[in-house]
Amino acid sequence: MGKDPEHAKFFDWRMALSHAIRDRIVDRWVASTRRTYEQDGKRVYYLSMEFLIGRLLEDGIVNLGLVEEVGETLRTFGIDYRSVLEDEPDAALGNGGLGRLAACFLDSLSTIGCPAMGYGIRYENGLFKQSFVDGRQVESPETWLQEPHPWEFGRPEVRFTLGFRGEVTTENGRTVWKPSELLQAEAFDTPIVGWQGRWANTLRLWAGRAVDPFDLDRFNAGDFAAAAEHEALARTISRVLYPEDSNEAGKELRLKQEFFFSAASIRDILRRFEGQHEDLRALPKKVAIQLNDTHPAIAGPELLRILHDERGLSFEEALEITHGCMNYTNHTLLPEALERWDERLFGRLLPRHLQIIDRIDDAHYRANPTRLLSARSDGQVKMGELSFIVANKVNGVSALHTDLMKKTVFKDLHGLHPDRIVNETNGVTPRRWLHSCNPGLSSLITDSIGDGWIADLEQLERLEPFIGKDDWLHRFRAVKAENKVTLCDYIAERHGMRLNPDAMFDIQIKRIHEYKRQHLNILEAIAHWQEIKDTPGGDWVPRVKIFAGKAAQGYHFAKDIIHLINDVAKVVNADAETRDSLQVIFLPNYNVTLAEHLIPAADLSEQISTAGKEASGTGNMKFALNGALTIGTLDGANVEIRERVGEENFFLFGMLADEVMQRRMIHDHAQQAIAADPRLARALEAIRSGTFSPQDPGRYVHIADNLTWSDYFLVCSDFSAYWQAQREADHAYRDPDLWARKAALNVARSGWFSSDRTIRGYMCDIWGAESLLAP
Ligand code: 26V
Repeated sequence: MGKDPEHAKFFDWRMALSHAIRDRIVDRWVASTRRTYEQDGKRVYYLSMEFLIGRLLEDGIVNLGLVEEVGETLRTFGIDYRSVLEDEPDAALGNGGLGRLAACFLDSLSTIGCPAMGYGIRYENGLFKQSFVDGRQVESPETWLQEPHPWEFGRPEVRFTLGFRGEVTTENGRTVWKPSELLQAEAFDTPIVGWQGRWANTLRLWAGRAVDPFDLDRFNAGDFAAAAEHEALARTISRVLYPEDSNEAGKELRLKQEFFFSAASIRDILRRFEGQHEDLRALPKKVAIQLNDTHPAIAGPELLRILHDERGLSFEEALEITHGCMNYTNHTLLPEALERWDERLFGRLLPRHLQIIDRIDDAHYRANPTRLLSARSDGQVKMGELSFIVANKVNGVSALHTDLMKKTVFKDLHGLHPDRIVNETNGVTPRRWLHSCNPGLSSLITDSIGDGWIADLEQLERLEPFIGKDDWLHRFRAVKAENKVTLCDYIAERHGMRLNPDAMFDIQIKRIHEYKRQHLNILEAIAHWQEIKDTPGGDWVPRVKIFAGKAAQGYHFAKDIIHLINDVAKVVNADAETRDSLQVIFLPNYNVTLAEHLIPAADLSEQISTAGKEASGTGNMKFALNGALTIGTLDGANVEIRERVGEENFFLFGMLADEVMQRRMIHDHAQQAIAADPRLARALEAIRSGTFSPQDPGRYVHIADNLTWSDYFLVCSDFSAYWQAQREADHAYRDPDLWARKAALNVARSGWFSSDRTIRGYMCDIWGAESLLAP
């Protein structure tokens, strides 16, 4: 860093250490790339608008097996290893589950040795920072790239010129698109090293650049701002990550971002292929492209356009090749989250692609004349339908979700293509989500069964015989207790609140959304608080309720839920009568790093979405793997978690997906539920009457009204069952050995939820790709 050690700050130590680690990663990276070219096997390309990576330094150190050495080296300089790690900002290039899944997949692809590349956007501003002012969410820009980012390698030589708008003409019998607005995509590469450094793949992120960055004539004429205008405009394309929005995103810039990174990636893939192969018809043998949701769906028409318009293949041949390469993962059934573009906007920006989509629809209809199911209809381009029609395989992310896809959004298309939809239940990387974030539990496991579990998580099964042994169970309990104390210190230091480490740590961390029902959780907390106050000196199981999560900027109801939780926390935490039995805290700025601090300390994992709405969930898996019991509905992967950990080790409640649909038919479902449960009625009344907002008593009337008169997500209808399940959890927690056994069984039986297993499923069922590592 060009500094004497005595003048070095944590930042300098971190950079020095990062460069030392990165040097060692680069060797593996170059070797893996060389192997990939030599073997010339099938390559996997994972196209995703989001990669929620978090920090990378610890990942590198852990994967290279250098934890001890690094710790010792820093100690000789009098520097604390953890503090250096804590200096690194999160790479928050994603909103939530979808982006984090992509990051876990990159880790697993490298651990397995599958030749793969992630493609995305190098956002200068990742997901906004969240803070609270008087309990309200306030957003500010995230500026992770303001300091040097040691993990990326700029590739200024890898640039593609892309265009928008313009005209479609015919020249010598071929269709030619002449875009009128040009810009360039420049590559930035990050090596992703797998477990033990045996393999490293690349994450390639695109940044927007101007074709002619600087206008000297205008500068010399004195118009300095205008001279750099092109560059500024081109850079806006990779400036911000769109926060998932509650209202329809008819935003031109978003569509431009989607085309920008999809088209650059397709060009890069073709350039690589054509450098090694002659015959484009071999593309599906060498290339598998995975569309992470519909955001990169335009990659299909773009590949088709290049093959047909630019390389001169027939439309049918180009379509067949494209179909052979593309696959699509669906991550949500929420109708408001399914991407649709106004065809006028679409046609203005991408006139040739609109024509190609029509031809795809024609070809699909000709091949399947029984039904007209098209990507373009009602004045809209439907990205879900487009992705389905173009893709070779379409997958859901949990057994229940895949089943619902077949019965609901893709019912008709599934009828035409019954073999297309497959299930690949999500998973999480055990390196980050157990080994690194929970060193105490990791050591206990390794002491017990060796360290083979880190890359073969189902070996955790071998813990089961230990769970019957008292001394082992005591060690297991001690690890959780220590993790809780560590979290208490962390929270005390940063947020000035002392939590009771002996209480049950009950945690709900995820994006704030009505379907995820944080309001169900806080309503139950209110009812519980009221009950504690009714019975002074009662024998309660102490609870700490922890919330964290961001609400989309425009999603006012979700922001009001945050405000409500903060207001409830204020009243409850100040109440001397209940303080020892109940504490509530909403931690600001939830991100990957905060999750790594929270999950190892959890006793109870809140997975309480309205059944049928959460496609999978992955936080649910992280909690179970770290020895928390789940309180949850039969939704997403909760179903499979419960099946595996055992129903007696899972607090199930609530309606099933089909009961939810039935219940909604009852017009006064909420009022009936309120009338039947006095606790619910009283908790709602407290919200309505301003108990938690005495200076502004009307503040939450609309929440109470919404729950009483509409309650689309059936908070009221599930309340009683939720309350009951919470009391069962209390009851179990009174017996520490019983609880610890249940928690340990959750750990031992969660091995299947490794993203290594998920990736092996994709390789086998979808991609036909093979590992280049010796087993
Ligand atoms: C949700 C919403 C909700 C409001 C309207 C706008 C909007 C836009 C996007 C989304 C969610 C995007 C997709 C997503 O992140 N899905 C999550 O994917 C995870 C990985 O498969 C899965 O575990 C979560 O259940 C699923 O919500």
